[in-house]
Amino acid sequence: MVSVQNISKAGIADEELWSKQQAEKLFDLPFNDLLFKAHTVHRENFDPNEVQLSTLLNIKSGKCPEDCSYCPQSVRFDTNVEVTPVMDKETVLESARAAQAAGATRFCMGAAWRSPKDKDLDAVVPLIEAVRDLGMETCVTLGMLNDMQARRLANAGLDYYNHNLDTSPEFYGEVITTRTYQDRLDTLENVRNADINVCCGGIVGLGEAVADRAELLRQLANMPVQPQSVPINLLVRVKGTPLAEANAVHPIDFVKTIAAARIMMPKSFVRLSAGRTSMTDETQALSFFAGANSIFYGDSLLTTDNPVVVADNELFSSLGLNASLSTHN
Ligand code: SAM
Ligand code: DTB
Ligand code: SF4
Repeated sequence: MVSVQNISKAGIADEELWSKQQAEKLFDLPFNDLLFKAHTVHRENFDPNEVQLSTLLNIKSGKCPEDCSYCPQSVRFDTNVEVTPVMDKETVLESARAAQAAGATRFCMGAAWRSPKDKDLDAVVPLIEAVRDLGMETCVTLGMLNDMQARRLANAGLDYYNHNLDTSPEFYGEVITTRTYQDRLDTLENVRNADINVCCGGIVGLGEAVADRAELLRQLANMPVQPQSVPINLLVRVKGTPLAEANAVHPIDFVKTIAAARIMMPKSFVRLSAGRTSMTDETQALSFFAGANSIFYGDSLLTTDNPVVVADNELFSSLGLNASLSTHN
């Protein structure tokens, strides 16, 4: 691995850059060797029996002008998704309090925007402040941000901003045409510069090759500072979207992606994200063994279903997992 003297804001020296070949080689390892390596890295950096819980809320649904071909909220696809304006503070707080009572430590609010207008942020800032006042970690995902907007969210006390790369730069154009990979990298840079923690990951199951999965992880791992949270979503195939009939991903291939993410980003929280309703308990257990240590927790994601809280609590209990780990002190 090439070692560079890259002193990040977090003060980490000697970050290692991954080459394409090194990233792809992980996916070629025998499964047992890959999992052993990933689990070893996981144990060196985390308590392997702890899982962080984030709850999602769609605070502005539908009618998004972008054409992300996986997304039910794009105005271009006929998906019957509800179209709503930004939710009022009391409704958000009700949902955040319920999430906190159920055990979530982070509350993530999503809005179906290409990029928020400054007046949109006027509506979101009080929501962030209110959730923060409950003592929860805050996260929002609002689309592209400029430098000033990122600073404004930082001043509101935002802990995390979610903005995904989704896939490799090479495959990206097959999935989204209305914004570029570079647009996404620019937003992530603005978020980093505002000292907001970055939550950035992607989707498995878009029709990408294994090399694209390796390259997505390489893009994430080689960032100036590795994202603090890395959501790995399994595509939720929503009727009406262009990817509704995409081929299912073999569970072993999904777990390999989690394992490679853990090895390449040893200190990041790797989130077993969308798509858990189509996974068996065994696939989820293997994902935790491979290094996933965060999930979306709560009965729904943004517009689609997530395993119900009682089912997740049973899963934690059967695996002896302690939930609710907070990522900062
Ligand atoms: N509009 C904002 C944006 O795209 O940045 C924020 C919300 S968007 C729904 C957040 C992320 O959810 C996407 O980047 C994508 O990775 C993920 N996502 C959306 N639809 C999905 C689906 N059907 N299956 C899996 N992940 C999905
Ligand atoms: C992320 O990576 N996955 C979440 C969150 N960040 C915002 C969203 C998943 C959305 C799944 C489809 C839906 O429910 O609309
Ligand atoms: Fe819009 Fe985000 Fe959905 Fe893309 S993923 S269509 S930007 S809501």
